[in-house]
Amino acid sequence: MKHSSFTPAGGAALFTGKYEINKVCSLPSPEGFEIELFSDGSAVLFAAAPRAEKYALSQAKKMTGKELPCGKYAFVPEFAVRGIIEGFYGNPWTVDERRRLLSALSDRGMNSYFYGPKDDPFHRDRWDELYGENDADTLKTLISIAGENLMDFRYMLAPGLSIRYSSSEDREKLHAKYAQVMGFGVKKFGLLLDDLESAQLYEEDARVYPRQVDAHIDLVNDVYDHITGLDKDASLIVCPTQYWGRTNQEYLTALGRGIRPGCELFYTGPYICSDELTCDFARQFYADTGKKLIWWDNYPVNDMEMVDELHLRPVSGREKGLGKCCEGLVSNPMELAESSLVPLLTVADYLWNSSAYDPAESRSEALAQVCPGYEKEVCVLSELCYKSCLEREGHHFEFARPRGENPDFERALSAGAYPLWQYLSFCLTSLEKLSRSGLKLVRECERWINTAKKFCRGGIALLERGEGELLRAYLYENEDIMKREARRLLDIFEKQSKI
Ligand code: LOG
Repeated sequence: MKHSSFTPAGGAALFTGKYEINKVCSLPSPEGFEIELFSDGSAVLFAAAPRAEKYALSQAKKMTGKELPCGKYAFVPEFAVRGIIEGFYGNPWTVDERRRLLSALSDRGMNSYFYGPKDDPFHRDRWDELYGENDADTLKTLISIAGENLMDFRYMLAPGLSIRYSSSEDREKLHAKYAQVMGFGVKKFGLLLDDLESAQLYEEDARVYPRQVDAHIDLVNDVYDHITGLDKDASLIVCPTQYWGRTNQEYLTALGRGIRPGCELFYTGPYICSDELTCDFARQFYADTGKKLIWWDNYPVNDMEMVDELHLRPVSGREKGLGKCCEGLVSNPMELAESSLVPLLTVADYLWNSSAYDPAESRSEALAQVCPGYEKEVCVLSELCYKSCLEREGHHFEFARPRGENPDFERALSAGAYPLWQYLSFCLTSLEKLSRSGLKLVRECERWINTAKKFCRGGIALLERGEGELLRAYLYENEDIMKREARRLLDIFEKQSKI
């Protein structure tokens, strides 16, 4: 977490980690906190609410042992809703994985966990079935894990594959499901209408509703009235069927205007997986829909057509100051839970204070936390598999090398002459070290590590045989995830006239 302001008291001190807590805090944000560092190396943490106190403790731990200017540091979160949505296709995370991620992300300032794994049958395919005892217990465990981490748990339901909008029986089943989960202590809900197999309404629905959006408005309002009738503090967020692209299209504007004022909307931005999220876009969204926006950010997710991509890079392309133009942002992660933690920790940093967010620095901290001792090696893997939606314009996250971590490498790069052989060997050694690490992240990424190794070995073998033309073909035709990196290498190589 980065501070938003600092009032100096003069001098500097090494923070010993000794502190007192003061529950009076003058900041307007209840999740904000202050840390005042004194010349004797002790501090006072000002935090009025439980979340603020949790964040303050986590930040104090990070500052312990560091030499810092004395004075009062104020930490204020920028986005109101900061979190993740488990909303990908593929194996849902295990309870242990969720425990680890929620704990790490809440320590880093996130406050929300949205539950909506596409392949959890109770969420989507069998939306109309109530939880049996065992599944209910699992869900309750998850709800309490979120609670222990002071994170809001938001339960999403996706009935759109089979619901008959005009059927009172289906409505009752839907009501019963929300009521059951409400009985587990949940107040924040979602209704997801993305990825329906068809925009067509059943015949009996078409007789009642002129357009699909009319059916959706009716359903949303019915669910909203139902849950707020059970608990006036209940809330509802809706994922529209049109969840990306221009915001002035008929379906979206009609939905936004037609649903109850208290409902919020999800949107993924200009694309399903957007390279850029901007304030201008958010403002247009408000103008067109009149509803509060929570970005559904499809990074680092790698499902569907992206299954061969590995998204370990820090988040980028989200505008600084975006939190002031929207309600929140939730990141949709990869099925690979441990690996997702690397980019997700950078998302947490961005959401806390987007203006002070530095992707490279944030990634270094994330790597130190997730794979201590292997930061450079995971960086190599991450850069070899750099392809993602964030690279649409190819300029969001510039450096493609583990900066400052290998002085030889740095010197060679800045001299403009880094032998390809040496580069490939460096990558291969790093990947081999990773394979011996026993890290969970490495087990999850084995498929990509093997591909990357093959890529390096192939290149080295051709170079050693002096097969320039073959090498050219190899670099161009190798596995897709390595392709652009390969071309870049070829450019360097050609500049050195080695081909
Ligand atoms: C799904 C999402 C999936 C993602 C990436 C939304 C709102 N829904 O295109 O579950 O993980 O794309 O493939 C989606 O994004 N639809």
